[in-house]
Amino acid sequence: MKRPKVLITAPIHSAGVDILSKVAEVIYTSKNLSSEEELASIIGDFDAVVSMGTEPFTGKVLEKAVKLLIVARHGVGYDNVDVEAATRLGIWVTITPVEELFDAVADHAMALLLCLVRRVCDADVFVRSGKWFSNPHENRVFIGAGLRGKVMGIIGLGRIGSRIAERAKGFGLNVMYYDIERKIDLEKKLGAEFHPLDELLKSSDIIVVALPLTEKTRGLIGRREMSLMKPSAILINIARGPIVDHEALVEALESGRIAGAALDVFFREPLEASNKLTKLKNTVLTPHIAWLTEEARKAMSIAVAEEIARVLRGEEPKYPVNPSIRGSARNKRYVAN
Ligand code: 8YV
Repeated sequence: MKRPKVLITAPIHSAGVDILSKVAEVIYTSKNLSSEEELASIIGDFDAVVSMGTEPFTGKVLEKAVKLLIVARHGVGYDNVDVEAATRLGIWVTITPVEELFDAVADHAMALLLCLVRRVCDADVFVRSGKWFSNPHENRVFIGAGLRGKVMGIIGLGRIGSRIAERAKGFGLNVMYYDIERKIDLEKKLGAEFHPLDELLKSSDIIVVALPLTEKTRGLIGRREMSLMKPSAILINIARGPIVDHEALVEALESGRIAGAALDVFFREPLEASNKLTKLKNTVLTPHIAWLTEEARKAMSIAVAEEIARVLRGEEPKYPVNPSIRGSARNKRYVAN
């Protein structure tokens, strides 16, 4: 039997590649697959794809994916995939909801927070550049802000948001949250109070965006929402850039409407060096690495590879986002059990 072909769009941990190599021909491409045209031009050859999240799996691309059985996201956000089109075509869309990923992102949210409020990045440059050596007392400019007793407002108390809440409690922060639905069990467990979004924005010292990107959450934090925030508030985004209106954020940071932002995700990625955000002193910026720990990389690569292996064996995946295709999924069985 012909070996199925699996496309990997960026390097993943070898543990996942080992699993995939046993069941398929694994093809890694360094082509720029953030272009719809390029992706559409090659996708017809593949039976499965490991998607890193930047490839536009639009209806147009999926229509060309005549052999494709599964778009397996290496991650939990699937806003780059037209799930409706995939469902219509009988293509599974899966994610990798592993603990290691949620922990990694929650850790990174705290890293961004501490970096911003304790000015870690600026202070690091100060030491490396020799400025401390030549001006021994100037280290006093790095006055930070304490966390105990401040309010963290988490927008989205899901698997990542709730882990951020756990960590925040350890720092003595008071946690409130907003979500489309109240999570009474978590409220009790985490000591997090539910508030409508506007209330949360008005009362929080630290606002954390931890929601998936959907048509409902795109632009959720815009000019109006920023006008409600305290001038001393800081915004942390470890979810998806387009949830926050980029222009409004730049304006709010430039004008001092809010005090700062720490961002791992952007309206467009990669972010160009000329972007205004990079010129501002009150920002900390990281290149979409919140998920990137050794532990998460390994666990995600195994989870994504196992999903593909299951589907190539003619089985159902474990973490589908379109379980409704059960029964009508394309199901060419390539691999013996
Ligand atoms: C991804 C992410 O893993 O989980 C997500 O949705 O954004 C990251 O954690 C990233 O897309 C790389 O695969």
